[in-house]
Amino acid sequence: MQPICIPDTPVGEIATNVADWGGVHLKDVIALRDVVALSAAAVDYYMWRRLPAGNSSILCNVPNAALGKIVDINLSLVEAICFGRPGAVAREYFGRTCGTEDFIVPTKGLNTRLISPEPGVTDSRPHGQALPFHQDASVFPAQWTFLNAWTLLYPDRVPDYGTGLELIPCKLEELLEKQPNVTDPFRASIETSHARIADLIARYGSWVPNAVLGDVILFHQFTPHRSYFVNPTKLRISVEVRMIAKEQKVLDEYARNRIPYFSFQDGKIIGPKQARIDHPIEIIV
Ligand SMILES: O=C(O)CCC(=O)C(=O)O
Repeated sequence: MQPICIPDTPVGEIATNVADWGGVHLKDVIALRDVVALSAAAVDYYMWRRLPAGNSSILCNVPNAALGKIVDINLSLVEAICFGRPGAVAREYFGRTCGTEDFIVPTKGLNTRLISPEPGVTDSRPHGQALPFHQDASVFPAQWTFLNAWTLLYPDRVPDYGTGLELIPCKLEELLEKQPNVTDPFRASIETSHARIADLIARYGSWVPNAVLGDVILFHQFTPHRSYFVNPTKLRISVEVRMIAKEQKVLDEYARNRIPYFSFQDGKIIGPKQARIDHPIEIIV
């Protein structure tokens, strides 16, 4: 089963596919002129100016961007995802699973990844490692419900040229145990048990979407996934936009930790407006 959804697929059907298969491949979600502009900005920012990747960095506006500068936040990707089809599916999915259609996007959940084609090379910037099989739920508080909208920005297709994304399409509603004896502390904190992954793959297979610019892979917090690092030839730039169901426990946790987030009201985005380009990017509320 490969849940691929074209622009005509009804939102309710897509939300059902997310629940039944863990994730969907949404074709042609971001208008071509918008995604090409975003891609050009990402290439300029990360590859030409070599500014830092990682949490929230996609939000920095490109003109005059430099380390240490305060820039206006660029909301175009958040807008395209959250007011577009992924946002509509998220509202339907959260309405069914949490009783609220509202969601927030924490600035910390906006990861930009640059994965080099050379194994082990992380381009000396954060978020450069190919990731092992894991569930996003392992790095968020238990009981939160969220969807990850994974978006490609460079090259124009994966896995043909750059590192892809591999998912296990299955209905899974629990956090699996971690792999014991992993020495790399980063991997140890996320890596799912190899035995559990092997068992799931034997039952459901795995799925590497052929994603192109403008597509979004949308999956929930329990879906096992990893970077698909098989002979990539180009550095890959991608962004994860995490939409979290707006439940009181989520708002309380972010208020306690003073983590900024975007919320969405009457077609408008409410949230921070500026960021300082630094290591890591500092969002100015
Ligand atoms: O982009 C990748 O290769 C991995 C992304 C990932 O694991 C995630 O979005 O949680």
